[in-house]
Amino acid sequence: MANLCVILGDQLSTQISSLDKIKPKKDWVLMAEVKNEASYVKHHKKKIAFVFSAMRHFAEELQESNYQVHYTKYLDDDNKGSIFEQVKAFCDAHEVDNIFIAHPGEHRLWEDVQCWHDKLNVKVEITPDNRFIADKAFFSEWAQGRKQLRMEYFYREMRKQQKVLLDEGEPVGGKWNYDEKNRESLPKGHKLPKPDSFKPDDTTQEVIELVTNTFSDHFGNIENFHYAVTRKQALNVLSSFIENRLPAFGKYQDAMAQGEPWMYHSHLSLYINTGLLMPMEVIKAAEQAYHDGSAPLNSVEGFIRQILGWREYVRGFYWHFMPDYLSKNFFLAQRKLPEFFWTADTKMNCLKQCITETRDNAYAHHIQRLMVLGNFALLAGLSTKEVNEWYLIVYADAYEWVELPNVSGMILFADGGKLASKPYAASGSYINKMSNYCQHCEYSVKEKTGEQACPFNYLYWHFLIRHKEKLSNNHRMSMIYNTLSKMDEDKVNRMYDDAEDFLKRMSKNEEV
Ligand code: FAD
Ligand code: DLZ
Ligand code: SF4
Repeated sequence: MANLCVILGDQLSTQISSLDKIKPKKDWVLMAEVKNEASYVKHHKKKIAFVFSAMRHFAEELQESNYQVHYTKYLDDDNKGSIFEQVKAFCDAHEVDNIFIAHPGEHRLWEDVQCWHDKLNVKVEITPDNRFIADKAFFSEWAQGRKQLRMEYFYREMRKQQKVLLDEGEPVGGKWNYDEKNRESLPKGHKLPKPDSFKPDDTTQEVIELVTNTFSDHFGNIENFHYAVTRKQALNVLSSFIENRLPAFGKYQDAMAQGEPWMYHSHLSLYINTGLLMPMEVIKAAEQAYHDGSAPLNSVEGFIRQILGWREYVRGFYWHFMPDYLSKNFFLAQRKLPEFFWTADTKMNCLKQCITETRDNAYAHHIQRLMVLGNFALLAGLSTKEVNEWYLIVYADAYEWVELPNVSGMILFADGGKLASKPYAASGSYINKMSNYCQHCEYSVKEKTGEQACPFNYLYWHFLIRHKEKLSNNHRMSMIYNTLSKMDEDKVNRMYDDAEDFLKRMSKNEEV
């Protein structure tokens, strides 16, 4: 008789709570590369390669620590195609006392695990998901009785609870948030540090071959795979971020530049989300850089807010509102996702750049996801369901717990304002201010109507007019609706017509 610990592909940490429940040599660990997880949406090729290679390396690491690992590779003859079927086959062949599994990150899998006990007649214990700092209950308690669930206030609670960047209970420097210093665009000719790159070893090569042959119909380029696949490598990415990028992270956090996918971002999300790095060790490394004087407060606070604030907040938010959150669609957005979201074949240079980089790297930085891709999806009224699926597919760091609140809540305002106080809608001038994309575009960002006009400009007003009834009583929108009411009627009509024409052409997949 023995116990079985099931480790999912995004739980690759020796600190994972389920592993504490079993004993090396005596008990078993089960890991499996399965069709259900790799294809429930058609994940980007690089995402599958990253997860499978990281899983294989982690299994080896466990074996080196004397754990008995039952690992099923994707093409193994006894691969049953789902985590449950894999566990069932193991239980049929062995006498299993208890199954331990850390709380799955996604609701669908958590629901599935709820039924394992009945189906297998084996005791199943779901242990806490300690890849997060706050537990689920902390968010629910914080949310209770609040009219609004703004991230900023949750973040302050987390800073206090975890004693991060605190000086006798007060925020270091006197303020909780230094975002007003974090809005610079990248100066012309600025030299950026190179991203960390790891040469694929034999295990990764084998996985790349598998993905190339088996997932050829999935989105994305598999060439030039350079991501870390072990904890040791991920720790290297962390330390080189702290040294080379963190000092300028804040200043250029919102900047975008032609041909520069990596900027001063950390590129750590895929490692934190799979357990290769723990959020608190990343936060502590950044905090230490501030105390050592090697990074300024606006950068360190801004970076820590993303992890201790946003990451923890969206995860709590997800579990608080699931499963109802999946069907939220405040604007009833249902326009089909245009082909160019897959091909990058569009004259709109900002979108072309962001989609091409997404296809090449399974990565785009936050402001590209939010203010270019997300902003366009919002303004064009693209289907909430399809946009969510697209984001879940294309990024190596995407799991529903983080993707859904960011997409439905942050970019599409599909929850009617539970997460954001107003839609993040912007015209082309925002993109022009924060990037040099417009300088390389066939459209003119200065023009508001006509063939040459930037589509973001007329789509912006079209969006506001379309949803006036739903938005005009939002006090944060009153200024913009006031401006609209004073605009020349002819000009407004021309913009509206241009937007209608654009959307019609886009829906027919004509080149736009
Ligand atoms: P950095 O800019 O260096 O930020 C540091 C860390 O903060 C990230 O590694 C991440 O762990 C965390 N973080 C930052 N912003 C957020 C946020 N809004 N929500 C949660 N964590 C955050 N992040 C994902 O991890 N997975 C997703 O599927 C995902 N989908 C997104 C979809 C949209 C529409 C938007 C607007 C944002 C999304 N994000 C997602 C958040 C953010 O864009 C990515 O975490 C970030 O771009 C990852 O790159 P980085 O590691 O270089 O981040
Ligand atoms: C993302 C992913 C992929 C592509 N493949 C697997 C897999 O084959 N086996 C596995 O255990 N996990 C995989 N994962 C991660 C899971 O999808 C993830 O655990 C759930 O989405 C819950 O967050
Ligand atoms: Fe994007 Fe408009 Fe600028 Fe072109 S002009 S890059 S479409 S914002």
